[in-house]
Order: sequence, then C-alpha cells, then structure tokens
Amino acid sequence: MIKETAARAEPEKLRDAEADPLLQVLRVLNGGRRFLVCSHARPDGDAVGSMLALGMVLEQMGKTADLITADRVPVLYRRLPLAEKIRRAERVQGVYDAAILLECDSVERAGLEGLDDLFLINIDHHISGRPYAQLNWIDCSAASVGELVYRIAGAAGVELTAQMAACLYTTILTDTGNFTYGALSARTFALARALVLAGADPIGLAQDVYYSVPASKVMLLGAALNNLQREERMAWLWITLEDMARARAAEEDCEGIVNFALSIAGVEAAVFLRELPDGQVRLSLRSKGRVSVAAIAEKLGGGGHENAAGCTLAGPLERARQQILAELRAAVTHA
Ligand SMILES: [Mn+2]
Repeated sequence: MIKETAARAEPEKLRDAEADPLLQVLRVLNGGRRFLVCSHARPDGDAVGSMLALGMVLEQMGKTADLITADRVPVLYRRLPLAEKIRRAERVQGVYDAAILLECDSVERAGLEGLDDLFLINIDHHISGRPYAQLNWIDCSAASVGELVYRIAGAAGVELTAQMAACLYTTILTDTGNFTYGALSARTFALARALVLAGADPIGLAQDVYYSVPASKVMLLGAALNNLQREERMAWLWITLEDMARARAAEEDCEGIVNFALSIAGVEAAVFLRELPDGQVRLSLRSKGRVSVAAIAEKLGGGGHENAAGCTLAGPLERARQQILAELRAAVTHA
C-alpha cells in the first residue's frame, strides 16, 4: 500500500496534554511494551470489536497485546477479523505495563481475577462509568467504545486498516442497534463513513450480525414473545431456565430480545427478565423517550445508558418482576 494514500483516523486537534485523557492514554501506550486488553464478561459487539481494533492499533505501534475475556466470543462476532485472538480465561497472568479495560464500570465487571495488581486504564462510554482506575477516560457522547478506540488510532497516527475498520464499524452498528438508538449523532455517521472508506463492508457486516442468527435464538425469541405482557406504556417478557433448555439456547441468544417489547407502539419502557442457573434474575431494561432506565438499574445495583441498562435481582422470577415493574411504573409516570 502506498503510504500517502493509507487511510488514517482523523487526527486530534491540539490538546492540553495534562488534562486530556486521550493523550494520557496515548502516553502510557507509547511508554509501554506489553498490554492486556479486556472488556466486560458476556462480551457484546462493542466489546469484541473494540478489543480487536485496539489490539491491531497496539500491534501497529510495535507493542504486544493479549486480548482476554471471561466469556467466549458470541457466534455472531466470530467472523470479525482476528476474532480468534481473543482468549477466554478466568484469571490474568503475566507481566503487563498496563491493562486496558474497555467499557467496564468496575474491575469486577471484567469477570477476571488478577487485574487488581496491574496499572489499569479504564475506557468507557457508559453513563454509569466510574473513575476506578489509575487512568480513566469516560466519554458518554461516544456511540460506542469503539469510537474512542478510533480516536486512539488517530492520535497514535496508525494506519486505519480494513480489518480495523470492520471491527470498529461493528461496534457502532451493534451499540446503536443498527443506527437507531444510543449516542447517535451526525458524528456517528461521519465516523461510519470514514470506516467504510477505509474498507469496512456495511452490508457484509450487517448480514453477519443481523442475518446469521442461530436457530436457537429464534426459538428462544418465540418462547419470550409467548410471555409478552403489556400495561399501558410498559411491556415486559421473560424466559425461564426451562425455556432456555427447550430452545437449547446459550446465554448470548438472549441479547436483543427486550427490543421486541420496546418496539410496540406506545410502549416507552421495556424489560426482559431471564432466570439464571443460580436462582437470580438478570434484567435488560430499555426505554425510548424520557424514561431513564440507567437510573433504575443503578438503584438496583446495575448500570448502563439512559435508554439501555441492566441489573441482576434476587429471585424468584415473579418477585423480580414485581420489583422492577413497581420501579418502571413510577419512572414512566414521572417521565
Ligand atoms: Mn458499548
């Protein structure tokens, strides 16, 4: 490739190095040799895509990067370039100059043992993001944490390869629900354009995510829709352990089911409840309009974005359902 025509992420404007978290991150990356890149347990498209892209950025910078998650990469994202580089582990071992945690609102969220002894860099775009690390960069205006990785690439001056662009495009595609929600702005589309120009294939990537769904997921959706209930501006649906077994479903098959409840006209808040093997209940909360599900999730020990959040409640399912509906009812009434 001719150097002059190589795609690059937009370079950042002149910035105050002391105050600027991006430049602080870059300084640590420039100063080190070996890095650990992690994201949250049960990784989603943003987690996987941004980990892979950051790994590529570091490699171009002449660094070594180990990519580790607590749970395996979901089937939908295994076709991303170099997805096989992400290793599943329960604990991290080895000597690293820093561990970069992508969209984890706490060290625990990574689900990995052994992170506490490392120099931690926390890069997040969630409203529930907390400055728990030695270095924190939390920007809620980013549509995906991949957008922040793109800015690292720009600041580092590395070449925006087609593989990197594909991973970053997927982070935006999935975190905005196919460009329909989240921190979506003209800037998001400008970024998507830059990534397509750099070689991301928007049709192919959308087909990998939205039209390559395992049959088990569609079966599970059927069971969930069978349990769909509505009360004025709220809708909810749930899955029992028995539903999971009958559909031969994996945990990742639950992703996105809540959106079907939210898609109903006139519904402003939706929740998907899932019975966990340990008896607890996992909740995915979504809203459109003014209802903040982040506030509700945080109150119940979880976190997330204004319109997309989650938390885990004590079981049984019926009790968790009553609890969340009471919270949602209050929030919808006051919104
Ligand atoms: Mn994200």
